Amino acid sequence: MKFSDFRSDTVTKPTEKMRKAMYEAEVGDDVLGDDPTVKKLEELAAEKIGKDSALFVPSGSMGNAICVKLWTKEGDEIILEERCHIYNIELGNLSILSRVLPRPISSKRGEMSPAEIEKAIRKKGLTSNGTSLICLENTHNFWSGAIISVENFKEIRKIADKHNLKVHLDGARIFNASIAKKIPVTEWTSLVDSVMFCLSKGLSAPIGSIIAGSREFIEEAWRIRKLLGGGMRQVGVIASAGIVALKEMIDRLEEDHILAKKLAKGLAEIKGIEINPEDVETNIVIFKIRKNGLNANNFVEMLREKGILALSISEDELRFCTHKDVNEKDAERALKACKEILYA
Ligand code: TLP
Repeated sequence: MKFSDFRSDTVTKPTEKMRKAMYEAEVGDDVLGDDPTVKKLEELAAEKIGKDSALFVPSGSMGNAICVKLWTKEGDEIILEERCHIYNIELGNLSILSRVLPRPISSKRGEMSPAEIEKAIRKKGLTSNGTSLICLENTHNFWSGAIISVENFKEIRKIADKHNLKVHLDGARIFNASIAKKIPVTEWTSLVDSVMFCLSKGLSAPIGSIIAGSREFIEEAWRIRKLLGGGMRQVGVIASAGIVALKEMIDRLEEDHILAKKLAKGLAEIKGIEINPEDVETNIVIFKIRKNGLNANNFVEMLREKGILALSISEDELRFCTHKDVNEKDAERALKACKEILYA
């Protein structure tokens, strides 16, 4: 059976241009600083994201881990949103690699209140090592790809400065936010100390993420990447696809957003599904199953039998993600499958 794969935008296959670029890539040993294609990607990435310097890393998780490690000392507290990826989906690496104490706080669809953040900050003293970092996520994956506003970033930056804290942005899908809002990514990235974004999601590169920040920060990040086993050799082979991703795949993210909105509107009309289509601003569609005897896991299994792949993200929540390798026909097929299951 041919599947319509809505599990994630990570499932996107490299484009023809990427494959050609990979084949033709000029390479060298990047651990020795000799790979010209990686250098080109890092320069382009730094420029696009508005930071002095950038580093190519194997995955978004490694990128986040490096940044958290660099901004903290063992035992420090870090503030993050309770449904964010760093806290929930990265195998506890905050505790394993950086040995920090996460202090998750609730939010309004991913947007943390600056006042709540300020309340959660702890000073170094007899009972706490103190807070050193705030982590943000934009777009916010598990809030259905919600866009966190520039205004919210500004207020959080003010608090961070007042208390001498660093701010890291998990911007795995920051270009989705920029395309949806029609504003440059730098509106957000200029307000944080470090940023991670993924080439391997909607931008369709096969592998890789970028971390960016000051020159000094990225020099240190290089060392931590090596420490984690992320020093790669003739990696221009994959960096070349990242260059195509940054040059050619950003603007088309809008198509993913349009398709996600269509899916959300279609789902909202199905009895037994709970979703507010207004909440879908980018390419992630999270909805709830509200029918006795059905939960997200068995719904995912039933969808699979009908050729639709989705992800269950909690007991009653499912996720559809749109990307370049699904189209309107796949979306119609997904809606039909949901109806068949719920109306059976
Ligand atoms: N997210 C994946 C899964 O892990 C859920 C997905 O399919 O969405 N930050 C955010 C906001 C992410 O969504 C992800 C991946 C990462 C970090 C980690 O990136 P990778 O998978 O490259 O380590």
